[in-house]
Amino acid sequence: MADRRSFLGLAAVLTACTKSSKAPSVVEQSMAPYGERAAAEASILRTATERTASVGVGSSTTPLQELHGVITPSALHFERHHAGIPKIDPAKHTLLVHGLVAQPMEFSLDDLKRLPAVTRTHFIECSGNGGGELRGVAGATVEKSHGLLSCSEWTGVPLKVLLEQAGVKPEAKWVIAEGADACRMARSIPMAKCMEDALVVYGQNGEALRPGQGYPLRLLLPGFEGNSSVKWLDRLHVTQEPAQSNQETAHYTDLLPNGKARQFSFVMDTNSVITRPSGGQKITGGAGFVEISGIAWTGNGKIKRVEVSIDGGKTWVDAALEEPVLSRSLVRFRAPWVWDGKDAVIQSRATDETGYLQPTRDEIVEARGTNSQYHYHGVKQWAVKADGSVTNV
Ligand SMILES: Nc1nc2c(c(=O)[nH]1)N[C@H]1C(S)=C(S)[C@@H](COP(=O)(O)O)O[C@H]1N2
Ligand SMILES: [Mo]
Repeated sequence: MADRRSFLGLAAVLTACTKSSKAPSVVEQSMAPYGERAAAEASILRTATERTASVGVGSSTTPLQELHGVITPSALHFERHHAGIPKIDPAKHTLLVHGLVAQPMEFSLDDLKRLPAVTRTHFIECSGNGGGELRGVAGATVEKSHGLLSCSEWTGVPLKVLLEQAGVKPEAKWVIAEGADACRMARSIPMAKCMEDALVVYGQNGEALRPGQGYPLRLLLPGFEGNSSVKWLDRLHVTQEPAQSNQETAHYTDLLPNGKARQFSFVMDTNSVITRPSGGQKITGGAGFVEISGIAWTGNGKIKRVEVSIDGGKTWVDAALEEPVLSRSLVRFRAPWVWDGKDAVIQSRATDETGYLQPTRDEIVEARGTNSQYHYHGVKQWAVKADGSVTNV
């Protein structure tokens, strides 16, 4: 009886719908076997940066200002390639684990998929992200200032499981991870990270990795600089020392004002940016309620607090953090704002669970100078004008 009533109710609604003046002019939609987004959203795209002097070398940025929540759609994940995207047959691809192990092992994709898997949400950020801000060129949009940053739900096997299966020897201190791209990019990873939370992943946002993200297999080092998450992973060489040769490029270095260099500065610093309202956007409809929303992240673990200022950093209020706050993941923050319709300068600053507060650009320049273009994470500000336009300052 109840079923019949609700069925009749639904039928009435459907009839009303088709009669309503809001009924769509085209009811029939083609059912694409692999979905497409709404035509009106098709202009939201990655932007290729102009570092393409040699073929295959370059990057593209994520349009963070257009995204909701914390997950980057796979098609919009930023890309950074040193030697293009290799074409790999997953049926032939294997991962070799050798060196200081009791038993060298070679895993096929099928072998890896038999092992206990985990699914985790983590950001990847290139250590060059924000380099322009440090050099004093304020990015006009969030994509320009922070777009070498994306966040996905990754699925794969903890690296620890593979190393334990191969039987890592006690003297082993490093793992040199190498990819199957033309430059065979390699990075040296400390054993502690390999055993803590490193993943060998084949899944991204519910489906296989995208070719640009390392299909069919990549290393994923949560919170470490992006270059250490080696794509198209096919070799893990367990060693006592980090790699020295050019081929097995060990790490990036950050040159300090005193001429010394910071090496193995793996962990991405605590950072945040307002994505709405942000540079290039316009507040329409005049003064009144506007939610300030953005993203925060840290390689140190969890974000504990995000504060927002609407007066150029003179006073701060706490933003709400969207739950769940995950470790080494983007976190969405939101703060209500009743805009008085006058010029304003809006900013955000994050604090992580270790108590570290995101510094201003001046504080970073003071501490690290401007020689290194890596690991910039200063407070970013946007100017809101009385006409609702939002620009960089
Ligand atoms: N094999 C290989 N792995 C690689 C790279 C590469 O060129 N080759 N680029 C690295 C750099 S510098 C970054 S920032 C990240 C970018 O990952 P994404 O392209 O999936 O965003 O991959 C890293 N892993
Ligand atoms: Mo990078």
